Amino acid sequence: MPTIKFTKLFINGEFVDSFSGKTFETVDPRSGEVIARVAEGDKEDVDLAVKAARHAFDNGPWPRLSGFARGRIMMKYADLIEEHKEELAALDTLDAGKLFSLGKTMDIPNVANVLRYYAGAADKIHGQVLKMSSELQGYTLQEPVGVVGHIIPWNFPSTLFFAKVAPALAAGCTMVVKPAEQTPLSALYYAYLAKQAGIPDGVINVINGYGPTAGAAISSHMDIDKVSFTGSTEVGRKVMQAAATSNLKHVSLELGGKSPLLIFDDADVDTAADLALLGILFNKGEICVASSRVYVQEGIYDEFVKKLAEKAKQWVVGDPFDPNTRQGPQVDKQQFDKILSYIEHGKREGATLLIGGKPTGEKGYYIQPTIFTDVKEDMLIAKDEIFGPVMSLMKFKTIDEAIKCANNTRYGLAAGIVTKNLDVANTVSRSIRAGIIWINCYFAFDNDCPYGGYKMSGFGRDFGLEALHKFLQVKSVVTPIYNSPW
Ligand code: TXE
Repeated sequence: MPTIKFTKLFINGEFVDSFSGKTFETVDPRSGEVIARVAEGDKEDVDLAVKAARHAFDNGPWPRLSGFARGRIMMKYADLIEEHKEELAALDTLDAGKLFSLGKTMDIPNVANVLRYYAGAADKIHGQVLKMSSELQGYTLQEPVGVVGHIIPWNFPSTLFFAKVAPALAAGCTMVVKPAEQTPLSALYYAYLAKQAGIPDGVINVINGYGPTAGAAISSHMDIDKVSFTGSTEVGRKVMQAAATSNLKHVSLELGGKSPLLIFDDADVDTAADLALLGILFNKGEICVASSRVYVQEGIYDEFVKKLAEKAKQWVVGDPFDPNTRQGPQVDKQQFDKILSYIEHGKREGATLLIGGKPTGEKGYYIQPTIFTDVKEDMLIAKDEIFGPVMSLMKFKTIDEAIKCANNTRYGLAAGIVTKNLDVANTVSRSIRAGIIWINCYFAFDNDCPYGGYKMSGFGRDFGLEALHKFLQVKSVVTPIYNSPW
């Protein structure tokens, strides 16, 4: 088990108590027991952090360094993270119930690579030369947007921290990060490592605390230039409202999803069943791009259902520190209760429970992999984001019907297509309104691949060079040319 070294707020390069002196508990979802008490930030703490970030932006070296120099410091930061990967992975396992084996081999090494990706981009931020009319000449500058507030959720505490922080650092921004109240621990460790890497004081500040207090203080702050949010659609709306009624800060939102996976008759049933299962059970269904709606073409439907049930029975739920476990506990009691209540709703609405449907384990927030068949499009379990290991399985006949079903949602984050037919894959991928389409794969993430929502799944993209541009703004510089012959 990791030792908990950091529990205070991180403001202007120092760990400090909260202004009020208050603390809150962070809980181990394997048992419901308290791991540690963490300083609880509120408006006054956000004000202090914004002041530090503003000073670092207006007067400090970070935005003024060459992109190359910023990139070198970010590379060092990445190396330090990799050196501490076991400890960091253990913190996320303890706080969020995430698989330790994946954390130390995937999540944490990859956040180091996210930093490296944007470090490589930091010295390639260019404007354009403008032709304009014969009397004018001009160019554009890509400038950092300023002080950024990042509000992040609990399902990927490390990945989402760097999905936001790394491009903002490369752009030359300074920032205040508010991690989710369920998962405060790794973010504080990242603050400590930032200082070790040589990131100047005030560039990264971390304020732990609750959404309606610390989070709302960020989205409504008059001196924050941009807020970058990942979380529920409901809170995303509040963040946008607060931005609109305060200083019209820039907003980007990565929100919920109800992503479809379409499996066509020509698919290899075995592979398709594996993909469908991974699509809903990875990270215990606590992932915004989970394939929570699976549509299978009628020709292979019965065989698919049989295979899926067999495979789901072998899925190991248990302690996330155990390397044999494939699914740990849900993040907290609130999510656990929410998922179970959706399962009850599904049963009442008349869907058939193929497998699962109950909590499991003697303590903690574990839920069995759960699959419903006979799900109708208008049932709540087919419409709402459950954010747990619960799949709704449905049948379709034609390609047109599959497209219609896939788009029958207020969300538009992701979709999957399983077919060997290129025409079907191309037609369907162009017809679905979602930010990422996976053909014959699922969760194929890459740091170079932008990722974000259509419709009520939000706007703005994480990852790729698209994300860098969220933290830049364009300035045009124009001069007259007198007596130009051109
Ligand atoms: O999210 P919240 P919750 C979805 C998922 C989940 C549901 C609820 O369906 O079941 O949301 O989860 C901060 N002003 N997703 O309640 O509340 C909060 O402190 C400013 C999908 O945990 O949206 C945290 O840091 N900030 C999602 C962050 O917002 C506020 C991942 C997210 O919390 C705030 C997580 C306020 N008024 C949940 N209220 C995804 N897209 O991956 C809360 N926060």
